[in-house]
Parts: sequence; structure tokens; C-alpha cells
Amino acid sequence: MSLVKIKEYQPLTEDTAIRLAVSLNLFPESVNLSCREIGDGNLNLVFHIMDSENGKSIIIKQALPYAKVVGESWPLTIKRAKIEADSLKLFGQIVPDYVPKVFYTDEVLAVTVMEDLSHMTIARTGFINGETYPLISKHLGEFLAKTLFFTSDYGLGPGAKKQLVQQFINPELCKITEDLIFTDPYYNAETNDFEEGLLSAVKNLWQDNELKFHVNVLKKSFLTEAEALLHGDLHTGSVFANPCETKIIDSEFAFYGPAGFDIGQVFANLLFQVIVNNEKRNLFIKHIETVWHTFRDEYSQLWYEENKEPLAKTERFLYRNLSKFFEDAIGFAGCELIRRTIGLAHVADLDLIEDDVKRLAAKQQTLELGAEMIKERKEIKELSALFTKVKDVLK
Ligand code: SR1
Ligand code: MG
Repeated sequence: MSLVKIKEYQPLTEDTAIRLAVSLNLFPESVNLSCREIGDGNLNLVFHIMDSENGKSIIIKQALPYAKVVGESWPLTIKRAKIEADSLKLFGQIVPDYVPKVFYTDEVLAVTVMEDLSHMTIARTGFINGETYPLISKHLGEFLAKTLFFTSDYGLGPGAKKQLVQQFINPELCKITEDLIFTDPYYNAETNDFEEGLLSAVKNLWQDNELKFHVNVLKKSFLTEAEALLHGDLHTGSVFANPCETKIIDSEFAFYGPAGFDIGQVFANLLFQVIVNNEKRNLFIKHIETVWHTFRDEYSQLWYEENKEPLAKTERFLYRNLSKFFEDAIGFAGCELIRRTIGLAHVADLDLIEDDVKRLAAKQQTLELGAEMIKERKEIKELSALFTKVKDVLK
């Protein structure tokens, strides 16, 4: 029986995942394959299939019809598998070095068969274990510049861009972000999850009307500004790294939104290390600088060399756009710092700190910094101003 012909969704098992791989001719039938389900994210099944005799391996990722992090009580569209596969393929045309190769996709089974990256490590895990990946920030800056430029009106032209806006309408996954990043952390929502010791800091956030106003402004931007095709969930758990390579995965949240959102997620997830990693603090500060400077320089070059809007090709308009992206990125990064501390989906950078006093202090710092970044993003005109703020919070 060939699973490829199945016209009804069913969750794969380790056995049926192997049968799918064989039926796709990705391995010879005679070979002895092993398979392990290795998914450790919030939403999907991930099967690692290996032919150890020939050293060949692949990944089969399958969307479950619910959010694994919560359970079957939270239904979730499996259409996200197509969004992920389509965005990986598109990013693969723009930045082939920075995404896994996609071998096969099936909308009915909601699977994406792709390159196995298990010779690399998830960047968040690597950072927590003391790795620093010297090239990761340059690669992330280049990924951001090229994907955010070449999917925009300026890189594509408005007609082609609108086709993509349509293709990447992703309401259910956007709703998760709208709720978990821009809404739930700011009131006593059921999805929130924080330790007792943070209650007073959290209540301060809930009562801070200035903060909630600014979060609403950022949420409006997320809801309405179709500037470029975003990855949509670009935290360090969505990045594989080693000393030479960087690969961005898990783009199921992709949609057309404000460019600063992806940049801000990268900033925030590096800021977690700035906050918790005393020894390597300066190195992670440098990483954030390299992300932004690489992004700014590459985006500027594309602006002049590849711009489809001749009249937009001015220094003044480029500067205006870069300033907007930066301001948005600071605000969105602040939202990410807060939601990863008190919302539904946490980060191990904070949660794995064993010492209760240190963990609580770090979480209070991410909340304080996040709130200031959101409210003062217009005054934080460059990274040096952000790092002054970070140092004040860490005192
Ligand atoms: C219910 S999903 C929770 C979070 O996991 C994903 O990776 C996104 O970050 C989402 O907000
Ligand atoms: Mg993910």
C-alpha cells in the first residue's frame, strides 16, 4: 500500500512515516530504516528517518490538527503545513543557504519532507549550553534583508506581491500570535503561565495603561501592515546552527506583516542571552549589532540595485523605512520579552535557570526591559540607546 495515495488525513506513526518515505522513493525498498519521533516544539510531529548503512536521513514533519502544547482541546488548522512548505520553498529561492531543502509536500497528510539538519543544533539549546555560533548573526541579518526586501512591493512589484499576500493568508496562526503576544499577557487570561513570585510585577503590567496603549498600536501594525512575507515565529528555537552554517525552519506562522516583527523576534531572543548569560553578555550584544548592521547594509544595497519603484529609490525614503523597521522591531521585541516570560509559551533560557532567586530576577528584568522597549521605542533610535537601557535594567 502506498501512503502517498491516501486521501484522508491521519497522524503518522514511526512505522507509517517509514512507509511514506519508501513510497516516495527517497530510500530503496530493501534498505533497513530506523525512525524516531523527535518533535519537541509546541505544535507538530517530527520524524527522523535514517538509513544508517548509507548514512542518509530525512525529516518528515506533520502538522497535528490541534496545538500539541495544550492538547486536543485546542484545534488548529493543518493547512499550516502548506503555508510552511510554500514559505520554505519561497525562502529557498531567495536565500537557499539559510533554509532546509524541501523534497516533498502533501496537503492532505499535512506533511513536509525535508533535509535532515541533525548535524546542527537548535540555536537556543546551543546558546544555553555555551555555544555562540560566530556567523549566526551575519546569516540572520542576511536572511532578514533578502526575505523582507524580495517579498515586498519594492522587491517584487505590487502585482506579484498581492498574489503572495493572498497565498499566505494565515488567519488561525496569526490569531495565536495576536492572542499570545499582543493580548493575553496584558490581562488575567487563562493562557498566562507565570510563577507566584512574579505576581506583583505582572499586576503592574496589567495596570499600566500607557503600556497597553502602545501594545495596541503594535498589534494594529501586526494586523494591518502587509509590508513583507514574514517568517512569523523567528525565535532561536526556529534556527539550526553550527559554527559555519545557519538554517531557518518552522515557518508555519508565515504571513504578510510588518517587517519589524521578524527583526524584533530575533532581537528579543538574543536579548534573553544578554540578560541571563553574564559571561558572554558582550558577545550577544555584538550578535544583535551584527544582525541589525547586516540587515541595514544588505537591505540598503538591494534598495538601490533591485528596487521596482524607481521613484522610491531615494536615500530619504530608504532612511524613513529603515527607521520605521527599527522602531517597530524594538517594540515587537519588547512584546516578545514579556510574552515569553509570563505567557503560554516560555523560553528555556529563562525557565532552566535553577536558582530560584536568579531566575525570578532575570524574569523581572525581561518584564521591565520589555515594557520600556514598548513604551519608549520612539526614543530608542539606535542600538547604543537600547544597550544603555539593558545595562540600567541589569544593575
Ligand atoms: C500554541 S503555539 C505557542 C507558540 O509556539 C509557537 O512556536 C509560537 O511561538 C506560538 O506563539
Ligand atoms: Mg515553531
